[in-house]
Amino acid sequence: MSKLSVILPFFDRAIFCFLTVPIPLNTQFIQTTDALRQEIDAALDSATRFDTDCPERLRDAIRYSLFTPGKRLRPILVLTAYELCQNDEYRLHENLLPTLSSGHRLNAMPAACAVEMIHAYSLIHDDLPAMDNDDLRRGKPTCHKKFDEATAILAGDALLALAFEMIGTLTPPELAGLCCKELAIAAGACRLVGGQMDDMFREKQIGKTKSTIQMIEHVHHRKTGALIRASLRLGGMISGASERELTALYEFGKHFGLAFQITDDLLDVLGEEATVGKRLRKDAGMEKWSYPFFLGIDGAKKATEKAVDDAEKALLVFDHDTTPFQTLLGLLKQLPNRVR
Ligand code: GRG
Repeated sequence: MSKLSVILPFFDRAIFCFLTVPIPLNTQFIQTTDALRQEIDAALDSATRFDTDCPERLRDAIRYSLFTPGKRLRPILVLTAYELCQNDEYRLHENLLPTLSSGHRLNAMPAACAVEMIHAYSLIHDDLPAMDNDDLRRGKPTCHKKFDEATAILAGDALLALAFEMIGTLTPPELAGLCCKELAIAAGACRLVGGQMDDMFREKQIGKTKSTIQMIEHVHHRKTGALIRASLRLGGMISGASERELTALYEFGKHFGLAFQITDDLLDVLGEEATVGKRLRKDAGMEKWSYPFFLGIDGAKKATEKAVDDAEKALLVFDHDTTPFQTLLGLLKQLPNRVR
């Protein structure tokens, strides 16, 4: 325990904890996630320079959306899952996936960039007037506000294609193919896009009073959860994880994604717009489905705690005495306290 004033860079606990408040200070965790974020940003930078055939305005819109400060949660999950499976002492001799036998997390960087690119595209399109019609994202004007609607649509389209170009650089090609399929499913009609579609239209069709918590869970399992689960599994696949490990990563991602979404809904009700960096109180204003609507604030907080516990149990398959294990656990444990 330390009584230092700190700003945790991840989920920026942009609150100064004054000397009277003791905070567990896991310096290694903070340094690790910060180092990962810097590596990810450097890789995204070199992947988005483009040659002169890319119109300057399009390149600027792509880079603007990628580099407005995000948490880089999904690529951090890819890289950490990769390292977790490299370190794991439970590795079974049941690997069916061709793999880079051992190595540095940079091996997984193309997949890390790819999931962030899919995420950035989905945020650009989600903010468009035809969808959420938002002016603010990551504390800055949304892509269509900064540029224009057509440019924002095209920047999203280009990011989606670039994500698969990145995945295609993985070696051997058979691994690239499997990872490509994993990501395409997560980003596709039955997951990310389908979840978004249901979120936009189903509540209007059914009416909020007839909706159930299972329905909202099904939406978020696809809209928010699918890319989180795929991020973890991609890291594992590139590391040559066993089926048992991949299943554990999926289970961890399922509960982590749920906790992430519930805390996102709680932030919409309880958060500070300046800290969260986007318009809040949308769920109330637009009569949208949300966990606090179904469970109340306290119920949503309890549901977060349960999801965090369930996620922690899923991790027990792995050797806990490693940096990547502690990083994943640290990310998980910070979820209930996230302020953005
Ligand atoms: C338009 C195809 C399409 C999909 C949009 C992801 C999504 C689906 C919509 C975003 C709306 C939203 C608020 C979803 C809830 C959780 C979520 C994905 C939040 C944003 O992710 P963070 O918090 O963002 O990781 P940063 O900015 O840190 O990267």
